[in-house]
Amino acid sequence: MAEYDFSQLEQKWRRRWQQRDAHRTDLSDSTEKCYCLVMFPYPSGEKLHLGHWMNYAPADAWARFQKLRGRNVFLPIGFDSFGLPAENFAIKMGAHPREHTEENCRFIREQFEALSGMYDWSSNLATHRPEYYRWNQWLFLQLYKSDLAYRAEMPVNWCPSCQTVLANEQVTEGECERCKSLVERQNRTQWCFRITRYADRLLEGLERIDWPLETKKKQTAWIGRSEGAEVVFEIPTASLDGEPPPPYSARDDGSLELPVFTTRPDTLFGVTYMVLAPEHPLVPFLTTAENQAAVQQYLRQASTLSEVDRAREAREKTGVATGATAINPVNGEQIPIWVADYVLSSYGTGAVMAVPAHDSRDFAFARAFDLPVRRVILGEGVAAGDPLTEAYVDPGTMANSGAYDGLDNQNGGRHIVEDLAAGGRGKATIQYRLRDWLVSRQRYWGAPIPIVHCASCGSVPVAEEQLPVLLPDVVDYKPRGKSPLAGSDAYINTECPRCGGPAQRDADTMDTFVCSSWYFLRYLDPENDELPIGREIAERWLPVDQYIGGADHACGHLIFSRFITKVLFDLGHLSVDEPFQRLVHQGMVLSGGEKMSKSKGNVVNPEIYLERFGSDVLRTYIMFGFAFTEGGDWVDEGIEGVAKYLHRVWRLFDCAVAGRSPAGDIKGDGEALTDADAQARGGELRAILHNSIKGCTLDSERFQFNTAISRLMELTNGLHAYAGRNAVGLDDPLYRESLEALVLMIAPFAPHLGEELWERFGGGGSVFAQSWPTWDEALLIRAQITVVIQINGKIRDKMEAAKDEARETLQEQALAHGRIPELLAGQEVRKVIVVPNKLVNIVV
Ligand code: ANZ
Ligand code: ZN
Repeated sequence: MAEYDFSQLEQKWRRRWQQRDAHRTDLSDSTEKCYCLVMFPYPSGEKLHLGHWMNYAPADAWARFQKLRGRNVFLPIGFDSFGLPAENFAIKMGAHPREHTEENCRFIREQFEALSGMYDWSSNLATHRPEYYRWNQWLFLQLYKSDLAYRAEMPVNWCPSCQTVLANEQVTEGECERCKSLVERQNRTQWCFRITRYADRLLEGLERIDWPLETKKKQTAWIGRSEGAEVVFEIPTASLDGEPPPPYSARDDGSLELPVFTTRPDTLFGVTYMVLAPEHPLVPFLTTAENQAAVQQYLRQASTLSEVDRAREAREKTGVATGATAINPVNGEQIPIWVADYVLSSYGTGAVMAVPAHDSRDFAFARAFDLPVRRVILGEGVAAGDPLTEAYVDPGTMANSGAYDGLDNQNGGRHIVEDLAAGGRGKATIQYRLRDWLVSRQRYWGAPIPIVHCASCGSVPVAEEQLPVLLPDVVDYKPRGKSPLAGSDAYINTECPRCGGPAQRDADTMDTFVCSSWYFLRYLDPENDELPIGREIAERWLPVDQYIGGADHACGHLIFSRFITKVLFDLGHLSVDEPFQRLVHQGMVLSGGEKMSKSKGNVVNPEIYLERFGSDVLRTYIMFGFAFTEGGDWVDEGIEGVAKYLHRVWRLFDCAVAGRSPAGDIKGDGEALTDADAQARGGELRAILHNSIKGCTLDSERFQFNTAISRLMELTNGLHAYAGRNAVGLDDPLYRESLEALVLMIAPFAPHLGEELWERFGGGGSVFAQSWPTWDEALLIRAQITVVIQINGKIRDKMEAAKDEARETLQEQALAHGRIPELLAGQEVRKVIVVPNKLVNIVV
C-alpha cells in the first residue's frame, strides 16, 4: 500500500503546476469569467502568519471551486508595497526601504508558494515600482484636471510619532492606526481629493452591490447624509468691533450673519442659546473683553482633546460664555453665544442653535450651566408648561411657536424653512459627515505628487508624457515633520512645465490608499503603456465578481476604490461604476483572544504545521475548524483530526485502486453482506452522495467551508459503509461515481491531494480541468431508521431519523421529539449521549 507522503506529493504537484503554467488565466476569454480578488498584502517586517492564511486559503478554495464549476477564474496577487509599514520597518532595520521591500516581496512570494494558491502572478504587480506608480500619478492628474484634486490649508490629523498627516480613516479613537500615538490637530497645506462630490452616488451605489449589510451600514454612517436646514442668526452691531475674520464679513449696518446647520428647524422657537466650536474663526472676534481670558483658557484646554473624545455623548459638558449675543430669526429673541467642545468645527458650520428641550447634549449642557429650557414639541398628553427631566426627542405637536402652534412638527419644520427662505434667512440643505480625502503625506516611501510649484504660474501639473516622476534616492528618508524629499535639492528644483522658469516639485508623496484604490485594474492589463487599463479588457473583465478581505477596510479602502472607480467611469475609462460586485469578509484568527501581531508577540506561524502535516491539511483545517466569516481563537487540537481524515481518504482511494476492501479501517462493521443488504446500502450511498454534493456545492458557494467539509466526511463514511467487508472495486459504477465526486469536491480544499488522487484514479489531465459533480433532488431522500430516546438510561420514546444523521442533529431532534420536552420540563440537561443510528440518552 502506498503511503500518503504529503511532503513529496505536494512538491510534485507544485512543480507540475509550475511546468504547466497552470495558474495563468487566459484573459482573452471572458465568457464565464470570474474575477476573484483578495486584498493584496503589504510587505512590512511581518511574514505571512496564520492570520493571512485565514484569508488567503479559503479565498483560494473558493476560486478553485469556481474553476471546477466551469468558470474562467482569474485570481491575481501582488504587493501593496509603498507606505508606512514597510518604511517604518526599514528605518528600524537601517535598510533602504526599496531594498527591504524587494526582499520582503520575494520572501512573501515564497510563503505564498507553500499555500499553493492558484495565483496568476503574471502581472508582477508591486505598487512601489515606477511602472505602477506612474499610473498613480496619472490618476492624480486626471483628478486634478477634473477639479477633483485641490490644495488647501486645513486642520489635519498629525501623528507626532510617524511625523505625517493621516486621513480621518487612519485615526481610530483619536489614535494613529499604525503606531497608536495620540493624534494632534494642525493646520497644513495639503492635497485633497474631492470625494464629497460623490457622496450621494456612493450611497446610491450601495443598493446595487452584494455586500455584507454591516459594511453597507458602516459606509452609510461614514458618509453620514443628514437632511436639514441652514438657518442664519444675526449678530447685532452692538457686540461687534472691527473687521470680522474671513470668510465672514460685516453687513452694511455693521451686523454679522452666523449660519448654523440644524436637522430640526421645527424646534427654532425652543432655541435658548447658541454654541460655537472652539476652533470657530469668529470666537476671538466675538468674545467680549471681560470674557477673553476665560475663553482663551478654554480654547487651550479643548485643543488637547481628539474629536472622537469630544463627540462622546456621555462626557461631562464643559464650555464658556463669550459675552456676545445672537438674534433668533423666527422671533427676534436675543440669546447668549457660548463656546463648547461638544460642537465640532469640521461639521456643518461649526455652530449650533441649542434646543435643550429636544436635544440630549444641549439638555445636559443647559443643566450644567443653568440655561433656560423651553418645550416646543409636545408628545401625547403633555402640556407646554410641564417640566422636563430629559430631552424629548420624538415627534409631536408644535407649541410655544407662534403661528406654527398646533402643527405636527414635520410639517411645521417644512413651513418654517420655507418662510425663512422667503426672507433670505435660511434654506434647506444636506450635510455629510464625509470629508474630502486628504492624500498628501510627508513621508518618503510613496508615489511623488506630480505637481510643480512655480512662483509665477502657481501649481502646474507635470505633463503626462513626463511621468513617472521618479522617487529619488535621498540620503535621509527619516520623517522630520516635512517630507524627506524637500531635503533633496536635485529633486525639488526643476523647471516650470508652463513657463520654463525655475520651480519646485511638490515635496509630498501620496497616501498609499491611492495606490490600492485601483490595483485591481492593473492586474488585468499590466503591460499597457498608454493607460492604466485598456477600455476593452476593462469592459470584459469588470467588475470584480468576488472580493475577499478584512472588514476593517469598510470606511477606508472600500470607499476609496468605489470613488476612484466612479471617477474613471465618468472619464470614460471604465464601463462599470462599482468595482466589487460581491464582497465577503473573513473572520479573524486570534491568538490568546487577540489579533495576531508581531508587536504583541502572539503570532502563530504556519511553518511548524506545514512541516508536520503539509499544506493540504493546514488549508483544510483552517476551513473546517473555523467558520470563515467568524474566525476564532487559534487552537491546534483539531488539526490532527483533519490530518487523520485526509489519510483516511487517501487509504480509501488506495484500496479502491488496488481493488481491496478498506474494511480494515472500519470499526464495528464486520459482517458479510446479503444481497438485500447490498441493495439497501446502494440506496443509502446514492442518497448520501447526492446529499453531500448538494450541501458541499451550496455551502462552498457561500463560503461556508466548515459545513461543506462535513458533507465530504459524511460521504467518506458512506463510502466506507458501502464497501464493508466486500472488496468493492472501481468496476462498481456507483462506488466509482461516488469516489470521483469525492475527489473533485475535496480538491479545492486539498489541491495537491486532489490532483494526486485524480491521477492515481486514472482520470486524465488536471483535476481542476474536470467538471464539478451535479446532484439530483429526487435522490436526496435518505433511508430512515428508528432511534431510541432515553432519559437517564430509561427508554422513553422512539423516533424516525435519517440513516447516518449527524450527532448534533439527532440530539436536537430528540430533545424536541414528542413528549420529551414535557418529561424534561424543569430539569437541567447535564449531558446528551448520542450513539449514531441507535440511541440518544439524555442525562438530567
Ligand atoms: C438644533 C437641534 C434641535 C438639533 C434638536 C438636534 C435636535 P446630524 O443628525 O448628525 O446631522 N450639530 C450641527 N452642527 C454640529 C457640529 N458642528 N457639532 C456638533 N453638533 C452639531 O446632527 C445634526 C444636529 O447636530 C444639528 O441639529 C445640530 O443640533 C447638531 F431638537 O440643531 B440640531
Ligand atoms: Zn511657471
